[in-house]
Amino acid sequence: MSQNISVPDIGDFDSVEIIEVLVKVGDQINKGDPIVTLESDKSSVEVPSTVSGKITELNIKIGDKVSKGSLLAKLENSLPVVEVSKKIDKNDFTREEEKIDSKNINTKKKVTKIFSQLSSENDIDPGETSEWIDSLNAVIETDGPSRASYILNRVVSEAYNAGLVLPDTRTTPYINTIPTELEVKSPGNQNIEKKIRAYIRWNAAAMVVRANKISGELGGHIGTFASAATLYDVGMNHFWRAKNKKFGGDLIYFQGHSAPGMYARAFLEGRLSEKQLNRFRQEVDSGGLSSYPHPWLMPKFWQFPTVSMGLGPIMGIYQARFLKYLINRGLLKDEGRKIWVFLGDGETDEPESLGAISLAAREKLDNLIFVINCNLQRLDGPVRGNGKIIQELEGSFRGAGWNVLKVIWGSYWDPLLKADKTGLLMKRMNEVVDGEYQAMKAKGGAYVREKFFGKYPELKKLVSSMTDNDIWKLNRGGHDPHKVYAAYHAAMQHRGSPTVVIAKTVKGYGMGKSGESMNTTHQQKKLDEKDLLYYRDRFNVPLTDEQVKNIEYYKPAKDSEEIKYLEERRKQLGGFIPERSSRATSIKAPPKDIFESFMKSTGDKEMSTTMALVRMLTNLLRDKNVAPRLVPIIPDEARTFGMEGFFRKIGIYAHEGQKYEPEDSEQLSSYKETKSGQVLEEGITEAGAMSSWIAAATAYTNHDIEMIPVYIFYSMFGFQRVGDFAWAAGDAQSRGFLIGATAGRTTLAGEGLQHQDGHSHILASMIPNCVSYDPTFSYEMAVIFREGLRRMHEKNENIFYYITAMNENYSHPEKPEGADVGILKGMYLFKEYKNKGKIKIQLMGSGTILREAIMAAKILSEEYNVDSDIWSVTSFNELRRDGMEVERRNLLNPNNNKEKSYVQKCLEKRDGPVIAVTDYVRSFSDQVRPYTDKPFYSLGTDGFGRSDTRKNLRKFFEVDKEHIVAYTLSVLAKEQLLGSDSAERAFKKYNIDKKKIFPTKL
Ligand SMILES: Cc1ncc(C[n+]2csc(CCOP(=O)(O)OP(=O)(O)O)c2C)c(N)n1
Ligand SMILES: [Mg+2]
Repeated sequence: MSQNISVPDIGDFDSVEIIEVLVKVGDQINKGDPIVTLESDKSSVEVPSTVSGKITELNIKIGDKVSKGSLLAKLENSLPVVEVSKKIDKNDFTREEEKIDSKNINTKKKVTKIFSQLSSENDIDPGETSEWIDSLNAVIETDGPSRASYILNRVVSEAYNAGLVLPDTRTTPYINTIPTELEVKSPGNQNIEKKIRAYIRWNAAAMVVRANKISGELGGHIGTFASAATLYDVGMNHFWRAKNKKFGGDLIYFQGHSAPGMYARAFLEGRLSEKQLNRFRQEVDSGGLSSYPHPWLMPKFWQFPTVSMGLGPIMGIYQARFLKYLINRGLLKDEGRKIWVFLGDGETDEPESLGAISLAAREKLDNLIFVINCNLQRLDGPVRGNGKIIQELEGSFRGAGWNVLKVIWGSYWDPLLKADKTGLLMKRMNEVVDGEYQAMKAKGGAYVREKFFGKYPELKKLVSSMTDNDIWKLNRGGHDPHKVYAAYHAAMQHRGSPTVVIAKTVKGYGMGKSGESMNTTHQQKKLDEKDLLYYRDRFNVPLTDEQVKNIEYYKPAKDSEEIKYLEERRKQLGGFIPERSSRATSIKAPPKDIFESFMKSTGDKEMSTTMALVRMLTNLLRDKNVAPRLVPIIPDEARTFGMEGFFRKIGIYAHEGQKYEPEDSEQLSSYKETKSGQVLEEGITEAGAMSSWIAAATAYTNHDIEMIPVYIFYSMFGFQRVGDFAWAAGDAQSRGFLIGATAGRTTLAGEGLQHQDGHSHILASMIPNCVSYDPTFSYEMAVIFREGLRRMHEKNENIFYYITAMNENYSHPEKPEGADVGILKGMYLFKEYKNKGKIKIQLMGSGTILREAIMAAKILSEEYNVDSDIWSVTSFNELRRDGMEVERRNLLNPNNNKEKSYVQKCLEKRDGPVIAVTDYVRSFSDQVRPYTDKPFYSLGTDGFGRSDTRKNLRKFFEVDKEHIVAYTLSVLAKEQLLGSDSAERAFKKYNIDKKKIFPTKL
């Protein structure tokens, strides 16, 4: 049977050009295989076949213009035709029937008390109250907690129906979430674990103190880890599974300032030597330990850079999301791996820390566990002196949909809470603010008796038989391994949402007068002999006074029960943590022909470099090696960049599939969400998109699979907005592409001051392993992109690419013979005018402004008899790096022949001064000024942008062809190669207002 394949609904476009024909007569194709690629002036999209079969007739050719319904091809032996508009498998839309529980529908609706007041604090009928409570307890006892929850929910619904004002349920009382009776007990040997913890505490502190004996400059922190030791130890002994041949490994984001504790444990594990501990924060000669978690500096140890506060939490969330993405796309198997993220309570002030918690709940990231160490202090003082950080966080996380586990009180409080029949103790716990809680831990048992229990006579009586020391020992949950174990266990079991463990601790726990719970604790890095002796005694570390005086480390013998226990625990959990490694295999760079079409001239056809890039990505999706590994990431601008064709082609990742039929389901670029979708459409969060990009860009180490993330964003909202993430990406040794689209101060015309980017390349240049380019033509983009794939994903270089792409449409020439090397090094000779004679200039340009330079060169040649060499500078940043390196070598070897920088090699035999012009601030091109002896002048777009047409903006910033011509003539006059009258004539001719204020000041 013969079938027709026609152009489906392509949205608002009519008469769209066919730029590729992807099949030929005789081809056997499957349903969904692309037939042709269509390109409008903004985007390109493939048209898939609606049926399987053999092509018998092709009715179109490249260059034809088609519209909806145009016949493309005929097939034979096909399955019955399904119109594209109906092609969508309705089963794609897994609509979930709304489950209406008829029992929940209240038919009585007798609202007798509308908006009655909240119940008074006083219990007017205690007997009745206890009857209610007894009933609840009876249900829990006989039918279990889930039945009790059900009844409570029903009662609450009834209460709403009756118009009662219910208490705020964002927060629960200030006690542990898990009741004592439901705590799962740790199977560990508490005695041994306590000893191990003590040694780790000691060694961590000793390491910091020792470093500061060498030099007070070195710094370090004792108080942070002192407060978190139990939180880490319980994880290390019982929960965190290492990566090995059989298992992918849990991923732990350690709080940056707790790094000393991780080194101290690795020392006991035999992974770090005493010599290395002695080199804490002394990294210049190799073998030192980095101040904080820095994979760049300790690439076999640290996995995640976390010390810039807020980055760890959000990167952790997107890491958990990316792990699910890899699983849902079938690239990884689901092994139940978990992402644990440790953060400080002060750190939650950072917008990045809490900014993505709703995403974590929405995505049902039950592979994610946050542990917030609430020691109630940050650097200068209390986190919420007048409030309660734990309650505040509980409210935020519960509100966002997380499973919240508060670990506030240690086991010593259990009997007191049990004896608190009136709820008075809980009331007191609720009313004390964090500033007071902090002071209590700084001031001792008698103070607590007075200030905490003393407020109510009943409470004072409750502790009357306890000594001050007993009261002092009433511990906080985060220091109680039983409570922490129970919380972690519950977090591991929880399904359907992420979990946050909010643990209350004491900053500088055990440091006594030298820094326990004091406002100065965070900075404490020097302990004197007395402090050290106290610390030793506090944790029973078996060191003599002499050894303490010498600040010796303590490490029990290899066959001691402690070391054997610790090693056995890690063996059971699969190996050591943290450890960074990669078993990923390279991705073969795609064959040249994938990029071949970009090397040819586009003729009259105009397009932007963004369109060229998107076409390149479309082509790459046809390469079997590259296609599955591509991770296109966009916040919310796919349509701006002409990428909407990706929606249907590879789908938008959505963990729940698509529960609705999209409004545009009839169209070729329909908004298709699917569980196996490849595109990460992040929504309007550059920080989130960047975190996704980092997760994908480091998948080679964290998931042993090389991925190719391509994050496309408005270049102004890139480095400027999320520069710290980009820095962390460098530290993490990310591999992938960042595409700064709509780049250039005058190229993104109408959008104005906040959108027009004239400096992102400068910011990118600061990141040592970021390679950046500002290409003008599609062949440059192709050469650069291909080399990026080769260097990063085939050769596994730990670099990442920043490439700017523009939205200005123009035609693209053919690649000049042999330009590849120069394109990659940063400059090549694009064109030469040499027929006029004596005067010559060297014109350097990049991005769209190179085209102004090209046009200026023509004018200079034709109207002013000035010859020129036109250099397309694809990367001033790379040229600068080469120049700096060569210069340094020359300075180090004053006797040798001088080596030449690449810029120098290009320019030395060429005549005339240099005029460099870009769509960026002048300092961008000024970077190469030192590497040529020639007079050097730069034109650029320094100053705030503003909205107008490209022509007007280029005139305003003085980078249009007219200004280039006039300034060049003036340069030639200054260099005494030409009289000044030519320049003056040009200024007049082009109406250049000499009185205009320098654009930077406007
Ligand atoms: C982005 C950023 N801003 C500031 C700092 C400096 N800083 C280091 S630790 C700290 C206080 C941390 O308090 P908290 O998060 O409560 O951690 P704790 O040490 O109490 O566990 C600050 C402000 C930083 N590391 N990162
Ligand atoms: Mg803190």
